Formats: sequence, structure tokens, C-alpha cells
Amino acid sequence: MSKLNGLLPYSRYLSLSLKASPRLPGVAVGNLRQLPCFVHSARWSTMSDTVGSDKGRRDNRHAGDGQGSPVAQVRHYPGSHRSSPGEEGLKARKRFLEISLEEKRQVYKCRDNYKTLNDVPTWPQYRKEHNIGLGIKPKADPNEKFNEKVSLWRGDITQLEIDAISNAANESLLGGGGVDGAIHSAAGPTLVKETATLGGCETGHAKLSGGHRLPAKYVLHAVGPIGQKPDKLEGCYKDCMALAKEHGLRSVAFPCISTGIFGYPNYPAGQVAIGYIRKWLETGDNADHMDRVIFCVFLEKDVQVYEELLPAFFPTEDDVKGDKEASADTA
Ligand code: AR6
Repeated sequence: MSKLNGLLPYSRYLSLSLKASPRLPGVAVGNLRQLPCFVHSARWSTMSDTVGSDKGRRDNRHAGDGQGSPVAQVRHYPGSHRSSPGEEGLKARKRFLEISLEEKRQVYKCRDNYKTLNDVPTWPQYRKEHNIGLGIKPKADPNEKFNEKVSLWRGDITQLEIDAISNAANESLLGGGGVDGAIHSAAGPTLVKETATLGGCETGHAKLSGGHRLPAKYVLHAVGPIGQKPDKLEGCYKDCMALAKEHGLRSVAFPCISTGIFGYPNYPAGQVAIGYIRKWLETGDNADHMDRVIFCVFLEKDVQVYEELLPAFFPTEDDVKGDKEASADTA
């Protein structure tokens, strides 16, 4: 089907184009860095007449621990039919999740440059295309099924039309620079209205929001550590994968969380990311719940890191055979 079919009537387009609310004091997507307290000072989130939807509460749980977190502060305006920004954000989330794919494609910031799962080669395909040979010491057993479930893809994560993309966010969940800024910019102003209802997020954890105008259906906002803290970084991947499984999301892309503004060294961060995904796929029936985990790299140095690490964590039989032969030669 042509991507240009089904142009949206102007009235429908307008109904999707929720205007930025004047009640978001100081929220300027792309300008915020670490403002973990911002959400608590926002006027609508401190009022006592607040409600949170059951769905919102479910989405806001810290994955894995089964605990509800103190979140979803959505203010009602008593005696008024006007929606609060939080309500607008949640309504927009629902609307963007309900419209047809054809309608949604009309509002992508990247226009026709979205990428579906078919445009992203699996790891074995990538390895063949890029002629990545043997010689790296395997850190896991060969498993063809797992190898088909991961991808290394260099590009802009905001173009991926998949179930969920992960965001490298800060504790405020109100936007920032780097990939966070790119995601909020592509998702449109209703994303921050929804994330403002999430009550922030602790370092080492993640929370789910809708994708709004993004090609991805959902965003997994992960707050990575500042500097090299492997447990906290692993916590981000852990929460994201747990949320994905809980919500039936079968394709997830990760940027290199914490390796930009937060300064985590690239190679050790890659080890945590790839190592955790391998471990997750090996656990219980997890692999049956996931079609693809995409390691979305942006910079050349991360291409090199991932091309080196992926053969170690997702090796072939030949890798293992080659390694055994090399060990025998040196013995
Ligand atoms: N698509 C994919 N990856 C990207 C994109 C993109 N469009 N843009 C950048 N990257 P960073 P952090 C890569 O700094 O280190 C924000 O202000 C980038 O090259 O975005 O976790 C937040 O609000 C790098 O490899 O995230 C936080 O305050 C990776 O994304 C803070 O920065 C992560 O870099 C988080 O810092």
C-alpha cells in the first residue's frame, strides 16, 4: 500500500494536533536537563484534588517489584469541563494508540522515513552484510533462535515503527537533550503532558508512556546513572524488558543509555546492555515473548563497540569452534 494513501481530513488532523497548554509552567522540551524536583513543583501535580486512572497506575509501577509508585497526579478543574494538561496527555496517548496505522503515518515527524522491523536486519544478517568474522572469545553458548532476536542498527531511534523505543531520560521525565530531546520533539507536545503525570522516575528504573506522534507505539523512559554504575544501568534494561513483557510489546529498541550526557564509558555500557539482554532471553519463557531487541547506535564509536561485543554474547557455532581451535593451538 502506498504510504501517501489515506490523507487525513484537515479537521481530523486538527483533533490530533493538541496545542501546547499554557498550564505547563516552564516546560520547554529540549531545554530541561536534570530537574528531578520539577514535577513536584508543577502546579497541577501538587493539588489535593487529584485522580489517577487504573491504567495509569498499572503503567507506572516499577517493573518487577510489583509495587505501585506514588504517581499519576492528574488534576481536575472543579466545575469546569476544561481538561488539565495531565488529562490531555492521557487522552492523547489513548487517541494515538487507537487510530489506524494509516492515519498515524500522516502525523510522523519523519514523514515517510519510518523504518519497520523488516527494514532492520537481524544480527546474523547484519554480520553477513558487514563481513564480521571470527576471532572474538564467546561469552555464551551459540543459540540461533536468540541470534535472530537481536539487531544492531545505526540510526535515529525516533524513526522506528515498532512496539516500543527506550528513552535515555532523567529523573524528571519531562524531557531534556540528546535522545530524550529527539524523542520529545518527534512525539509532540502531548508526550510531556503524559510524562508529567508519571511522578518522575528513580535512577536505574524505567516507566512506560504512549508514543504519541512517534512511529513507535510506546516509550520506555529509562533513567540511567551518571557515570559508571553497572547495577543502575542494568536496572534500566531490566525494567524496560519487564514492562515490555507485561504490556505484550514484542519489539523494543534501546539507545546507548547513559553514554552521552551522563558519561558512562561506551564499552562497559555495551557489555551491560548486551549482557543483560542475553541473560533476559535465556530466562524462563522470555524469548517466546519477544520478536526483536534492537541495539540502536548513533555514533561510529558505538558501532565498533557493538560489533565487537555482539559476537561474544550472540555467537555462532563457528565462533565457538574457532575459539576452541585457537585455544588448542596456544596450549
Ligand atoms: N537516536 C538514537 N540515539 C541517539 C539519538 C537518536 N536520535 N540522539 C542521541 N543518541 P544521551 P544519557 C544517542 O546524552 O547519556 C538528556 O538531557 C547518543 O549518541 O541522549 O543517558 C536526558 O534528559 C548516545 O549514544 O543520554 C538526561 O538528562 C545515547 O543516545 C541525560 O541527557 C545516549 O546519550 C541522559 O544522558
